[in-house]
Amino acid sequence: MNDSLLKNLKIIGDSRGQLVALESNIEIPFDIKRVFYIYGTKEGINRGKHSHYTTKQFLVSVKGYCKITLDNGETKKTYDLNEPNLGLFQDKMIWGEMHDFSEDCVLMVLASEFYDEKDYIREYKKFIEEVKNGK
Ligand code: T46
Repeated sequence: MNDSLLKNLKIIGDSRGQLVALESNIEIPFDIKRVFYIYGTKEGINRGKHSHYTTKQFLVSVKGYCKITLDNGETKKTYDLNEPNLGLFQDKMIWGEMHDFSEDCVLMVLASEFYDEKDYIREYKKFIEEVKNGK
């Protein structure tokens, strides 16, 4: 897992405050088809714990903070999403787990595909098998 997955997003600031803009194929390395966000995550709860066959994701903690561990089946790396101008790219076939949420965390996710449960791999053993199969 490499450090370039974590991106510093440009802050457009003036005397009124800050603004961050995200556009398909500019800051975000795919066409954005879906946006969702999770919030109110209870203390000690981990979310995600799955991979996708085709969906790519770009995650921004727009409020509060959390940690995200990405795993390509061989190596794992944990990233701190602790600023609203930090974004993490999660490619397809990368196992992702979101954890250590602050109480106020709002984690926004931009996705390359519409929601489809069939695109999910929710069992780690199956994920490792699919990586070995070259999926
Ligand atoms: C991710 C983390 C951060 C939908 O109906 N539409 C959607 O777009 C999504 C993402 C989910 N759902 C339904 C499917 C489940 O019945 O919402 C329910 C909870 O989904 P899930 O258990 O996948 O939630 P998390 O928080 O574990 O994971 C989600 C995303 O699935 C995942 O890709 O990165 O948020």
